[in-house]
Amino acid sequence: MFHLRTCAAKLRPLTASQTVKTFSQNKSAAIRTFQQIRCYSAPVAAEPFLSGTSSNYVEEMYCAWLENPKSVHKSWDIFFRNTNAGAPPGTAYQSPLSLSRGSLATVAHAQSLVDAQPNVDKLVEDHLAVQSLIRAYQIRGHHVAQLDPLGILDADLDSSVPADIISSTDKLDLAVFKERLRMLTVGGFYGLDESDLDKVFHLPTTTFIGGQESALPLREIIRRLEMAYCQHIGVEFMFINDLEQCQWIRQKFETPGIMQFTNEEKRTLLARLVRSTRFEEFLHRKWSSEKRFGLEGCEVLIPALKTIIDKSSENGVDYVIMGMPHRGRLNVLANVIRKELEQIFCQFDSKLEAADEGSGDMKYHLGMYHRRINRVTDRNITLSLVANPSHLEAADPVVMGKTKAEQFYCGDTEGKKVMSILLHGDAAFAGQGIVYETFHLSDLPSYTTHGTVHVVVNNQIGFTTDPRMARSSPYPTDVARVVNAPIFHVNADDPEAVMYVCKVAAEWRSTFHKDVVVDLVCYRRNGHNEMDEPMFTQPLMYKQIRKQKPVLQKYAELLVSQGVVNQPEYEEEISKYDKICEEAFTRSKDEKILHIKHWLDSPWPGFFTLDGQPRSMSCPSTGLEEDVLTHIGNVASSVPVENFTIHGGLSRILKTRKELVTNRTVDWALAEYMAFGSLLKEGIHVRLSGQDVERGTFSHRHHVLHDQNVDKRTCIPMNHLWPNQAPYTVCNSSLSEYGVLGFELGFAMASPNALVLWEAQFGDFNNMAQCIIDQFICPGQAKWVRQNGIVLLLPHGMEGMGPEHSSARPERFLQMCNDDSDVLPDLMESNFDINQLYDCNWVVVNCSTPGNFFHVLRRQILLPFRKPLIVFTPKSLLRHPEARTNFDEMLPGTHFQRVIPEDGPAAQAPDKVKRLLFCTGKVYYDLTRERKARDMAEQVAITRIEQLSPFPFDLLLKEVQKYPNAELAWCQEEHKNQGYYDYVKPRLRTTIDRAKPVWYAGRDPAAAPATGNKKTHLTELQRFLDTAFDLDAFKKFS
Ligand SMILES: Cc1ncc(C[n+]2csc(CCOP(=O)(O)OP(=O)(O)O)c2C)c(N)n1
Repeated sequence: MFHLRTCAAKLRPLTASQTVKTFSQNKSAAIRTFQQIRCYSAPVAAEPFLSGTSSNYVEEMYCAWLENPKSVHKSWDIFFRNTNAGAPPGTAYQSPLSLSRGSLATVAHAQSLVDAQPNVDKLVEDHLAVQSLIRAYQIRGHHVAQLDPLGILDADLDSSVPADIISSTDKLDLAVFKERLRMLTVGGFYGLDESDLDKVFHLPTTTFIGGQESALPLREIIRRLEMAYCQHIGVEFMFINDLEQCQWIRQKFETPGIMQFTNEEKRTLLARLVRSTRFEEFLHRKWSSEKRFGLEGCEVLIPALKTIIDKSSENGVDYVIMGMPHRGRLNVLANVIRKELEQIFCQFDSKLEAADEGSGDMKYHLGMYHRRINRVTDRNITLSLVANPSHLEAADPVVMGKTKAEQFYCGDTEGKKVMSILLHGDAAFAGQGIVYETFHLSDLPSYTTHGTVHVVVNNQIGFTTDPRMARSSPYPTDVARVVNAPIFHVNADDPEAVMYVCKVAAEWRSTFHKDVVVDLVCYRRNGHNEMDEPMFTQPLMYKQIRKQKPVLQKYAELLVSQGVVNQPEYEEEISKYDKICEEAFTRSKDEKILHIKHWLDSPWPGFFTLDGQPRSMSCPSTGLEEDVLTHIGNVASSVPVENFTIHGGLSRILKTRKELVTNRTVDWALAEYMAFGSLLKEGIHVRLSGQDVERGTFSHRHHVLHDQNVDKRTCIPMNHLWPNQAPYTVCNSSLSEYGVLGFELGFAMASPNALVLWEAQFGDFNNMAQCIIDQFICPGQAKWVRQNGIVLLLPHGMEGMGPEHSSARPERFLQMCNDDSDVLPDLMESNFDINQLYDCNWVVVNCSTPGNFFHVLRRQILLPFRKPLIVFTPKSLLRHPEARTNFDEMLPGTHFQRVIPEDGPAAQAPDKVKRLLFCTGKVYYDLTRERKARDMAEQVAITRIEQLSPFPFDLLLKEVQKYPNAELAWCQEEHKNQGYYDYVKPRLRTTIDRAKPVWYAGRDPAAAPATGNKKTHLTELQRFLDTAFDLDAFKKFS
């Protein structure tokens, strides 16, 4: 109370009406002023209700009273007048005495006081109760919103009504209300009573239900809260920890009458529903037994997406990249992206021959790219739907990566021009971990796409599984809460409600540039696909579904009853679209050939010839002029900005680098620097992403320098190389292999003129991204005719570090190569090596020298086409004194060496050589050390296979022919059932027409990639080295 008195005293020179002016001009300023004054006022709360949260409330009352004395209850008016008139603390009102205590006289006295003065305690409590009630609706109203079109399920899997909100299906039916009220009052929740219903309560600033009014009777407050939060839209947002964002959402849903549509908008909505519905019906009529994963039960998805796109286009977006699963995909292609209908119908013709190489894919996995005019906004819009595998949600990070790249290349740093929309099924959204991993990229500086609109087709079933068996969270969308994304649940049978939330979602994204979720609570009219019988497993649900009137019919009836359209107009709309489908169907019969390339999601204009061929079938030298090497080396060993203090240890590293440059040599880190730096000079964007890549897991890279004296001040010397260089992005990623590799794959999709690399912390962690590797990288071109030049750097090597951290699982990558182990290709073909690369699904290398690593990275861009590149990278070789390359091997005219032949004494007298050992990668250094120790340089030749796939048949044939008297052996440090042996052996045998055996020197087969015991590791190493150099070792087998 003392606060108020002090405050009142301060304000006394103003009359109430004078104050009104000032305060109504800026109410929040008023609140601020009031709070400031409170800061230095005495803390005594002489009035019992002026404590804790109630004092906030009293402040609000006070501000409102200052603004307009009539806007508050009469009791408050008297109270503030008394206070303002200087009533001493505690006398501005009298607390009523307890009726249970005291004499009759006291009771009579108390009664007279109550009559004379309002019961302020009760009043404050009631106001607080109302405030809490409003808040309860805001927090929990969605739990009782009518979201299920079938009316049988609870979208939040919970049929109970939260005890702190008053809701009923029969809105504010007095009897129901009384019952709820009784529960609440008996339960003592708010202490509100039926008699309070007509009392007027002042509304807090955290609600917009008042519209122009600042106070409303309780009955009206509840009615408006019910209208805002408990109808067909359930707004979940109160977990967002940003007041402005919460207020924004409240305003969008609470403001009375805010959900208005013009007749024109209603007609557009109806027309869109007609297309969506009739498209599925058309497919069903023509191909009743074909799987199409129809949209029936969620036809509203089409107008929903179109609304999001219209609104976003209105706000400046001109490129939308989408990802979606099977459900309704054909419909989205036809009616949102506007793929020609005949192209879609062709896909149902099983007799059409494919024009493109590769496997192709099912029609509901293919992608699409289309540029057109948005009819609503009359602006250009490009729409791209990313091709995806059956693996649900796997495309999410890919879409994000592609979006990021498109934003990056058009300088859209805030996501104002390019955005992504991701669609999800309810079971997949809740169940797949990649959803969470992708959400966690959404706000990271090098990964953010500045907000994605997520749309969930929540048909309340996953194949045959009930949601109660499929998730533990109330909603399938709860995962979005971790990034503070608002979630708008909406009954999909109320098309206008759906359009409204879609508009708000698009506005949210363009206002805050953060993710948002639209949860379309719907049903699935048929089985999982059109062949499935849903009554086996969901009999009751499907009995209800059979009774359900289609949403188009319901909405058409509504609009006819409102006079917005008449029946003939509606029927004409239907026959118009049916005719479009029929005509397209007729045209589709003229198609003789299926072109998968018409389904390309990311065209690369100008990169190929017009008919999609590479511009040449050769690769220039990947070497560089010496001055370029020296310049990059110098920058790599310096700090190119002023007054920047680096760590002492790093100074030593840079000094060593400098010495290498002076000596015209490179180690691994410098080789990488030179490859990246030179590509940047040539205008190629380079992006390296992965866990701790900036420094490098093995502390060898140091691409980002940190000032030791200024927090967060960093320097990336690679960006200081040339005046007009392309930008270099190096970014430590979140700890998600699946998400980040998918993201980088998507980034690499956008342009062929970028070197995009993902590095695993240790190679074996690639298995956490197995789906991206198996479903996208390995077969991507075959399925979707889209090439991709992503590079995977996978640290690999048996170094006694245990079963983990040792193997990048080369056997898996090699097993998935598409070259034939039993067929020797035509080695005389011109450009054999390039043709081989062109035909392969990916390139797998294990470089033994930094120079070769440098060349293979540069070749990746200088090739006239793009293939994924898998590089097994070293760990100990990063610092191995022999793992160095002289500048001479990197100068113009030099190339990547697919095979590094023996060049020692053995090569001088090849006839004398007894054994030709083939190997790859780091084991080469173990072998040469052992050969030297045994003095066998003339007897044993060692040839390194640097490019494992495509297999260098031509070069290896030459090697074998060079050593006619040598027996052949493959040596690897990996276990026999792992590594390269199973891949290399049959190909080597094919190379020599199976004329000789190919022996094995390496570790025995094992379940784990490596031993956990250092001693065993060394014993195993010595054992296979013994075998490799024991010239009698294989005698017993021959
Ligand atoms: C990762 C993955 N696991 C399993 C499947 C097999 N599958 C295909 S659809 C489906 C149910 C998906 O349910 P939901 O996400 O709710 O989408 P809906 O089909 O109901 O639209 C399942 C389990 C799959 N495609 N992907």
